[in-house]
Amino acid sequence: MKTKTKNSAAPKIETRETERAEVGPAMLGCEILVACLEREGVDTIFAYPGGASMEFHQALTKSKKIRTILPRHEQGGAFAAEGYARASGRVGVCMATSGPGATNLVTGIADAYMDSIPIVAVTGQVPQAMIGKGGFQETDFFGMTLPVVKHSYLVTQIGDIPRIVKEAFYIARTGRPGPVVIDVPKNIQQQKTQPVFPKEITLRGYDPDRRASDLELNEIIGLIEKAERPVLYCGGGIISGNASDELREFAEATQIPVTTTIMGVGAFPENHPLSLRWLGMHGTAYANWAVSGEFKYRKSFTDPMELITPGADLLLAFGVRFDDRVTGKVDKFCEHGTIVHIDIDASEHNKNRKVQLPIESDLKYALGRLNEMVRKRSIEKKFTVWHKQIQDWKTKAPLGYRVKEEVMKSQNMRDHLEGQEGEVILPQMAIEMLYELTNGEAILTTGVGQHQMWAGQYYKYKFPRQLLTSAGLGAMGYGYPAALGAKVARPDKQVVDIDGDGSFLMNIQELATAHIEKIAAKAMILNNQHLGMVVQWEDKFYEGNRGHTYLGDPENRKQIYPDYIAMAKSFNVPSERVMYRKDLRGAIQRMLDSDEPYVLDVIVPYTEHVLPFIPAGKTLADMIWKA
Ligand SMILES: Cc1ncc(C[n+]2csc(CCOP(=O)(O)OP(=O)(O)O)c2C)c(N)n1
Ligand SMILES: [Mg+2]
Repeated sequence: MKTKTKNSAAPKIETRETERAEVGPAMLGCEILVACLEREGVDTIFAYPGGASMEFHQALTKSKKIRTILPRHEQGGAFAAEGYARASGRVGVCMATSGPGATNLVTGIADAYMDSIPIVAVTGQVPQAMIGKGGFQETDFFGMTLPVVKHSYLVTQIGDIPRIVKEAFYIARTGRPGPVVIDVPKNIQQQKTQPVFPKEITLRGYDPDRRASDLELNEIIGLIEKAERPVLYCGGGIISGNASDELREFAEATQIPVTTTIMGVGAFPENHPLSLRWLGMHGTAYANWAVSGEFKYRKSFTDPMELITPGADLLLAFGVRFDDRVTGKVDKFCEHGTIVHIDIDASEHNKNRKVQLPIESDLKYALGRLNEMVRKRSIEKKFTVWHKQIQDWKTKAPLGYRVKEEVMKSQNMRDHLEGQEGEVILPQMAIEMLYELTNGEAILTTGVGQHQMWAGQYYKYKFPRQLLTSAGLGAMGYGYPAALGAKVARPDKQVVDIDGDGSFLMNIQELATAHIEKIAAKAMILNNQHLGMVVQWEDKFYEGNRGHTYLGDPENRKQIYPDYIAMAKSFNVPSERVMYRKDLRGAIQRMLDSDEPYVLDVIVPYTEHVLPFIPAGKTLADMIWKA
């Protein structure tokens, strides 16, 4: 992308350039980059040094505005930058050296791409003269990351740094947000010049300010007036578009029930009577029914589908992307409803699901304007019958769990709870207890697996940016580093990572970052000694045959392995293990009361399954929802 000057009516190019830019004193390339970050308002960077990036670190030591946090693995740094971005709504920044440092960032960049999170990843590169020669720690990072970035740069001239950094932040945060990579060869970091800092930039062919027309929005109002069973299906676009207040006003004014994706959790308060909570593979049965209709359960995927009660006749899909974990078999998703899809990224329109009315727009604008229209001429429809139906569904299939036969027979019972079976802690109970003790006010992050789904189900989210989870990529190891980033961005908030034993182990080294940097992010591990989610699929589809899903020591199953308490101790992080229900409340409270990072290891049986469950690519006739 090239810069373009905006105000073409201005009289003299020379005058315009001086007004629009500021010339700094002679500086090294690395110093210019840091000065540019400062100008973007960056206050924190998660950066791990190496040969090709140590110049940057030298410059960072001189910055009075930027706090440099040393993660203990670049992946941790990238996830922390995401956690920072998601909790704050600002651009998160991470940095790594060339080669292995950069490749370690890739998972985080891919994650930010899938979940539309604004981050800027700065990497050192081998000197320009070495590029293409297979030099030590050379990888083509620009090429390698191309499919998972919103945009990327390989800096080839020192004079480009100010423009590139400004563009990178602008691209990362505007329109549909996403990750931007800036790869900087070492020789450019070492050169010296007088930087020219542009005050503003315009990018040809990039116009993120998309707004729905009144004609389109009026059509939506008309569709609502004609509908009997409308549903709002809202995603992460509401949160990144900062449109939660507008959504709430719109839902209340129109009385349309709201379901969100897991990315959209918190966009609409889940304790609101109009909330259907989140939908999809492990979403509430009532949200799924409201969208696609209730079907009689079929024993075999080849049996015909039998409709019991129809679902939405109008689906207002706002800031969503019809992800397969939401839709299941996509042509059965809201099969008989009219679908309106508002998204700022037109490439999402008709990508996964054909819709009747695709609208390219910023959601804050679209919802704000819809609210104005509804204020002027209120919706006549009250949807009373529809609300009654939804209430019936909510009563019929609330989220729930019970101590089942499999739990009673589990290894956990035999090894740890013999004679005290009533003391078993189910993972869902621990999350409910956390909800109660934090008053529903904490920011939560998660790993990936069963615990992630339960964290979504058994904590009710009230505000946007409250649940930070790796949704699209589903990257284990996300939870704790993301919690660090979130806590740095929101020190006023209790930040708790609800993690799995498998996921937590993948970035456990970040306990060192937490301790040394005094970041009081908490980790509550739901330790089932297994890769629980894979176990669940083994149970359902592979007759329970275990394909390397046990994480404990097979030669000593009675031992909790590995010993997270001993590990936490080695990092000087306070910790506690809890096994009995009677001890749970006190243990969670002690974790919350700590003003240091903390690990709470909650031992739970591995026999629980996440319900509801719609098998991948299947339909609501295949949903198992009764606990
Ligand atoms: C990096 C990565 N590797 C593998 C997977 C596949 N996977 C999805 S869930 C899961 C199990 C996670 O186990 P744990 O963190 O203990 O959570 P649990 O399901 O037991 O709650 C695995 C292996 C993944 N999502 N991410
Ligand atoms: Mg586990």
